Amino acid sequence: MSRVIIVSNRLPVAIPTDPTLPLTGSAGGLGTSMKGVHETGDSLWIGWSGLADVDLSKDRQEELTDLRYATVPISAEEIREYYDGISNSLIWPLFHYLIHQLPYDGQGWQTYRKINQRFANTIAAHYQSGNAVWIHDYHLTLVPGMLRELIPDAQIGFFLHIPFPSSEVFRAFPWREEMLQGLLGADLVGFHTFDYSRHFASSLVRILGAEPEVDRVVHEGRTVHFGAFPISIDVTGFAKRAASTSVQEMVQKMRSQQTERFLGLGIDRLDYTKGIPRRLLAVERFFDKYPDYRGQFRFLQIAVPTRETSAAYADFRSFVNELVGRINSKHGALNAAPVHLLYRSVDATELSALYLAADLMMVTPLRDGMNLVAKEFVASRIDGMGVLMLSEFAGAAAELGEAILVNPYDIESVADRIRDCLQMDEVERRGRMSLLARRIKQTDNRFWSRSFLSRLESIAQEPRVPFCSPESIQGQIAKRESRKPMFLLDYDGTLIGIKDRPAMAAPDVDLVDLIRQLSERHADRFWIVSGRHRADLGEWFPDARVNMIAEHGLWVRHRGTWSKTVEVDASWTEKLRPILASFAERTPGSQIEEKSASIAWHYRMADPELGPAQAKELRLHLLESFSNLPVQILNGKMCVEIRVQGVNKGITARQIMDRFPHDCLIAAGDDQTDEDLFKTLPADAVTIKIGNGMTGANFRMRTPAHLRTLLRFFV
Ligand code: GDG
Repeated sequence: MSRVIIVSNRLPVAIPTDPTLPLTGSAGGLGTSMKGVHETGDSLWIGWSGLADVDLSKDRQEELTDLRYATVPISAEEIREYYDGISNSLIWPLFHYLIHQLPYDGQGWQTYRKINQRFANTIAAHYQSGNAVWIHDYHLTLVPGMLRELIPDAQIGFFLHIPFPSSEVFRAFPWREEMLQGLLGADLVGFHTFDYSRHFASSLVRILGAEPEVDRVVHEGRTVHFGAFPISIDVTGFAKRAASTSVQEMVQKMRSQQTERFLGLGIDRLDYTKGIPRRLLAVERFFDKYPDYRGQFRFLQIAVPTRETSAAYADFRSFVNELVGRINSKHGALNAAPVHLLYRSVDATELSALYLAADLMMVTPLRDGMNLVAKEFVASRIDGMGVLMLSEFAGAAAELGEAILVNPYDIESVADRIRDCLQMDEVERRGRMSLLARRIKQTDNRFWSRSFLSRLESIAQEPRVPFCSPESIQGQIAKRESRKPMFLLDYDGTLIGIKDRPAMAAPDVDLVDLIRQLSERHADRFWIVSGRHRADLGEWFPDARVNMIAEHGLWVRHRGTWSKTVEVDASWTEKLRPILASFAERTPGSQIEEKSASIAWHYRMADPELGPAQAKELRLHLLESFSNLPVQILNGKMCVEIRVQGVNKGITARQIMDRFPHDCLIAAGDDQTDEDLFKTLPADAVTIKIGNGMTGANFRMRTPAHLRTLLRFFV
């Protein structure tokens, strides 16, 4: 595997301000999951040191370099805007669906952009050809795009550790287009679940007007892949630690000191997304409803300090404290408190011992990208016991179906589920736990990082056709010193932009003039090659000197005279018309177009998600019910076209090429039907794809305007 540059907001170590104190490991899901990649492979980890406005001592720098860490300096003021502001006060709550929590001012985007650029520059400074760059999380969403600008052929992966929200929520983000464009700088964008990946695709459709497939989208001439890569933990490591003497002894001690029959446990950063208040309210409700459990059940919440400088988090902490006080005064006894809140972190041994000592693990976030605590609990239960209660809104729920899944907003039901869990018989408990354990063993953190990186590597092997400027293509053609170039140019989307309705694509004055000049100059070597009805083309270009191939090759107009290239039976259109009409009726904004030997359903004006979904349905229906007809189904741009078999642009273009002498072929097109043409042409032809999409062409241009600039070199 090639060298990996890992990039995250923070380095996975805590660096004390006092240069004489040693470095310590810092806890956190991202750090532990990527540690394996960094420790076992050839890698460099780039991130902020965690110290603002501090110049690291020379010794410290060297120590970090030896550990293959490189730092990105960030000042205290920048941290306030980039980290506390945009990342944690805006993106974090929004992506966790807490839209009401967004600040009114939302300042700091300039700084977010600036720091992202600084990360991109630092990566570029360390980058060596062939490296894979793996950028992590919501602090750095613009880095892929910025790095792509600096190193166009870099291999870039991005992984989002938090949920990607529904496009209805994401669209509230003020810099939504910029963030999506930034992410699309990557070759591979990874999410924890298929749902997040689907939401991302929806945002691409609704916000950028892109046309993604289920796991990829073509952007700026590159295919950007995306999909689910559920993060995991070091399953064996947790199991081993659980079996260790120190942990086992600690569990014994905990149990012997416990006066209640059952222990419930919660372990989270004290973050408002983790659902701690509602969890406590459910515990309170449980005691209200089932008072026999007073003195029988104790709930321990470890609340790990987090983002302590933020006011939102300080207020939240007091709220949780008050809640605990209220429950304890209501349900406590002289010598016992039913809820125990510890506002601190625990060490690794304590963590494992707690996982093992708990009868019930409550993981009930309001939203959570994945939630590693749930997986760690399962991996630690080498005794096969314990019950996991898991929120439906945690990414982990997509994998851990044998947990007791709950809706954390439904406090009444969570209270009831607590009782069910405590009453669950041993057979069921063991059964559920063994299925959970088996599942997480198959996909541990090594599996996660390996599958992401190998996917990234395989994408890097795919051929790419990047955008070219008109000048650079002209330069390539000039080298051939051609005296007789032949032009085969598609019309819609190639010479003119795609319009909402087919009838609106009449040529502008400039285009008519350009085509006239090219036809005059190159005569029999200049051809428009279109799928359009011949009547449209004839009306738009009445000048008899303009040669054209219409209706995908069925008709040819040479020096003003139309002729049919082949006789076809088009009676089958009668059968298909009612089907297409029913789709048009059910899909507002869509419409039917008929030509001599084809019929098409256009959905450009339909809802951007309904249109493609209906198109899929239509194709399936046609394939299933009309496979005996002599037709071909084409996937056009926002259109499904059914055309007679044996006619295509390539076949007719071949006849034209054979008839008229030329010494260089220049063909351009924008959709699937033009690929038929490109395929027929000899390898040395200059084939140009306009816009995004997979192509067999050897060049790509951004827009019809660029193609026109190129054509002007030939008038
Ligand atoms: C983000 C996403 C996603 C916690 N307290 C202690 C401690 N921890 C460790 C846990 C676990 C990690 O921290 C927390 O990971 P989570 O996944 O639960 O949550 P976030 O920090 O919010 O992480 C999340 C994750 O990224 C990975 O992609 O799953 O959805 O929000 O490993 O064990 N460790 C120790 N003492 C503690 O007191 N030693």
